[in-house]
Amino acid sequence: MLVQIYPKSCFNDLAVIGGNPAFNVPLHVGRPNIGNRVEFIQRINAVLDSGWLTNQGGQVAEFERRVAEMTGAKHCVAVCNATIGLGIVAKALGWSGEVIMPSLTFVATAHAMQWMGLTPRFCDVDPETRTLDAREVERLVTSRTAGILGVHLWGRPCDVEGLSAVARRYGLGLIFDAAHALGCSYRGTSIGSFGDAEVFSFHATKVANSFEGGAITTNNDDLAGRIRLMGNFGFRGMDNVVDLGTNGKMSEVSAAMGNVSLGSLEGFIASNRRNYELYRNILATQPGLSIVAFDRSERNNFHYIVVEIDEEQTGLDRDSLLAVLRAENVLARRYFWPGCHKVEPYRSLPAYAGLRLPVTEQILSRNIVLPTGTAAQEEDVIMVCKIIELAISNAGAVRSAVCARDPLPVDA
Ligand code: T4K
Repeated sequence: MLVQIYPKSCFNDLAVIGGNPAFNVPLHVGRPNIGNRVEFIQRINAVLDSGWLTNQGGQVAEFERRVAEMTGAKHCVAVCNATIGLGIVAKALGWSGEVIMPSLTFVATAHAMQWMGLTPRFCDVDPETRTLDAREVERLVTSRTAGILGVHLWGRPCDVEGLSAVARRYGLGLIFDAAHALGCSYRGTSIGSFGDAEVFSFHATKVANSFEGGAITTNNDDLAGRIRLMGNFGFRGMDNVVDLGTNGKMSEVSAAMGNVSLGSLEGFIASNRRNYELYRNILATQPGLSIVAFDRSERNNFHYIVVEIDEEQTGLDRDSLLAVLRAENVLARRYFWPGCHKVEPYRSLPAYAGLRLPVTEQILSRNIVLPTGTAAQEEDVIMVCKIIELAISNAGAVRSAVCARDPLPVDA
């Protein structure tokens, strides 16, 4: 697809002022990375020829083996998506009561627990890691707490050690939402073998995708068995239903895509890394803008380019910058604004009335996630940076121009 770029050299070129949008097709956050198409078609033909389309076929078996190998986990169970995967893990652990988790996450993390009849207990995050603050978690532990659910947000690992210590002290379960963290490490060990289990997403928008899909990893033999059972209606053998279960299976077509994606993962990460360095180098010169860093001593997938804007220093608020970018057809996102505690059903439940999470709320009022991945070329990144620079260096005029336009739609 040809993405035409209209040059932007001065303030008047900005689309928010009336210029042409920089891109004639939208530049998305979360454009899928597509691996080797020929291999994908070959795999699909093999699936069709085999007459085996789902229920633990060859593609799924290969996918599970590869994910276990790359994460170093003893077991991997493929699932239809990470949301179902999280619910299955909670059920397999026998959780009931409250689950301590961040509000600073995609709403699926909270919904997965609420859907299982568990109560999310939203906890603030550490301002440095932007993941669960272990001291805050400990403060929230009560006799109702079933477990802790950490999220390796934007591929940056949780304080695994701190959370594990709290879990051990109170005899709690600990699981990690690793939806963003394929290919990442914590203290040199791959994400995938921490806590009782970790759950990856292979959604289309993730660094490696299987259209829709997820993978649960664990080192616990018993738990792995229960997870597999519960993801397949509770069947042990052909006619033997031994437990409550659901349908959490991944199809062969999804697994085929997953296998192709895993084969190209290094290349996807290299594109992300190139884009990240470019964004960082260019935007680092802008006072009041910072890019959430990746720890260079760890393995990262560089999949979420998160920029934080300081309104006092730049003179520009986050939503005005977002409006400028969207006018240029750069569909940047406010992941995960406004936070789970501020969306339904949580915000209307008495348990969450008046809940304040100051660090979470501050982070979510300042951040923008920018496009990356194989679909974002170097010249696209340079153009996005140029738009941001022009907006900030003309902050006052940009604010007036944005005010004169329609506000961001509610679902923007
Ligand atoms: N935990 C965390 C921390 C998560 O981030 C997620 C999912 C989960 C759990 C649950 O995992 P899964 O159950 O999905 O496996 C998207 C994804 O739907 C969601 O999977 C993902 N996180 C989240 C971060 O992003 P939305 O509501 O932003 O989706 P949407 O439709 O707005 O698409 C995002 C962008 O990607 C758009 O700019 C369009 C673009 N896109 C999307 C698709 C599907 C494409 O260009 N092509 C595509 O095929 O949630």
